[in-house]
Amino acid sequence: MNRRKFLKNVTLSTAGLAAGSTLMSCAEDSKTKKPIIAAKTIGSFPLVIATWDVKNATEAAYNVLEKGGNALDAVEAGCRIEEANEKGQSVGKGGLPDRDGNVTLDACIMDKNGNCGSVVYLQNVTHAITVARNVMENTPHVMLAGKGAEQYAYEIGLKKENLLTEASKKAWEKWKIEAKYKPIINIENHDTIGMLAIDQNGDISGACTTSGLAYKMAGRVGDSPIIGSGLFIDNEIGGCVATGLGEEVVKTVGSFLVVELMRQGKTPQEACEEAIKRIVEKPNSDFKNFQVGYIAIDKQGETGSFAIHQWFSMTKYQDGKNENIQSQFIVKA
Ligand code: SD4
Repeated sequence: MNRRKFLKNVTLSTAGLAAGSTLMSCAEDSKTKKPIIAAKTIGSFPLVIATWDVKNATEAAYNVLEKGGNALDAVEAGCRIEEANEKGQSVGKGGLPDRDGNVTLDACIMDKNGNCGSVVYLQNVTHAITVARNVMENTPHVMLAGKGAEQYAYEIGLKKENLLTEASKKAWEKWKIEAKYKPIINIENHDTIGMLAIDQNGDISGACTTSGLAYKMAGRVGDSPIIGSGLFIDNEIGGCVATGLGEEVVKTVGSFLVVELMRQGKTPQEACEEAIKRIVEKPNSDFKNFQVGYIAIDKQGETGSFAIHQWFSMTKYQDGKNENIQSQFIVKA
């Protein structure tokens, strides 16, 4: 049976199945030409996963899903929690600034129909994800940048705010003493927030929001607002979202790659591992000095996550359980 058709059939018949259910899938043995029957364990939905330890965010998203809300509303609600959390110094308000002291946000969102919206280099507005969603739903465009994105945010009713908190200002002032730019391998269990959800209908959406790399050059944009790099959703197959050094994710179109690998039959876990391998195995890769992590879900509610370095984690809310799970990795801390 053709995999696409198989997935479609499975999709129709599995919405809302309980955890641990078993699917039978068939493929042909290339030598004997006989069908191979393989049992595949599937997860249940609704389900939400996010990068790092962000249980408040996954809880907000799950609350939407549990009430029958859709995956798009869920991921927006979840991301907004972290954008407003001033303690998180890599997302929304309180994010660490660029080297000139300006906090600039990148975000994107993608729905079950393959629609997407994104904002890059957005200043003075906390909820970049809401602006991205509005770009998707209420403009003829996919991406708005800088002043235009900020202007649009005010037009849709968002308020102007100073995103540079005292704590982030202090950190920047300390950094300025030496002013050395070096991507930091994050082990604080909190960073760019990427979120993927499957709602009770079995439909998938995803979102990603960040203030980008601390002390980046003015004007720098990372992977997080780039559809296919920081985030990709294909409602027939699954979704993926990235965190870490955006430049490396962009060079390998990471999230799109993970989803395409799942289309070819890899599990979310295998697909994340393969996409990390592509980065690490590049000639002269400096992977020991930077981090990249992926999380992914497939249409059956199976999840995966993998990173270059230890201490990347994923928060997963499924079957009423909200838990932080350490990811597997290549380089031990
Ligand atoms: C970026 N990927 O701007 C983001 C930053 C990040 O963990 O994820 N940090 O490159």
